[in-house]
Amino acid sequence: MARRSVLVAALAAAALAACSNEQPPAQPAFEQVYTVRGIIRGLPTPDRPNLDLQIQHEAIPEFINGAGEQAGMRAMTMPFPTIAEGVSLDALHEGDKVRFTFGVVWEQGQNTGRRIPHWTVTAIEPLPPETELTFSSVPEPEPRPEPDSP
Ligand SMILES: [Cu+2]
Repeated sequence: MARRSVLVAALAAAALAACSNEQPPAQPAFEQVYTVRGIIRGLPTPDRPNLDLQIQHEAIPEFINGAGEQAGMRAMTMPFPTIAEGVSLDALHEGDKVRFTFGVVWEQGQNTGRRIPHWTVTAIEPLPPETELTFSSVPEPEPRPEPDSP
């Protein structure tokens, strides 16, 4: 709870800072942005620079799908081929726990009516190794009420 409040406050401060900039830096217009926790499962390296960043991430209950529905995303390992300019992976290693932010742009598929997502990692920071992460395979699109709450 406290952690979440800190995060919300940080996001609010960031939004405020962004609003006060008269000339914001050119950025792709993401349809959605998510901040998620996970474990690094793959990294580009000097000898294999074409590898994608791969992160096993926790469930994202607020995830909006290509149809605009809050479908949630289950915990999974997924590749993030696009890293925003100025975001460095140099200090990170496989197995590191991280908090990261990615933006989503949806593109119309060529032959199907489905929209295809493109992810861009816009921020990533290590978390303490003792951080407990949950990789439940059950999607949780709605927060469930606590049966014992008053
Ligand atoms: Cu995913």
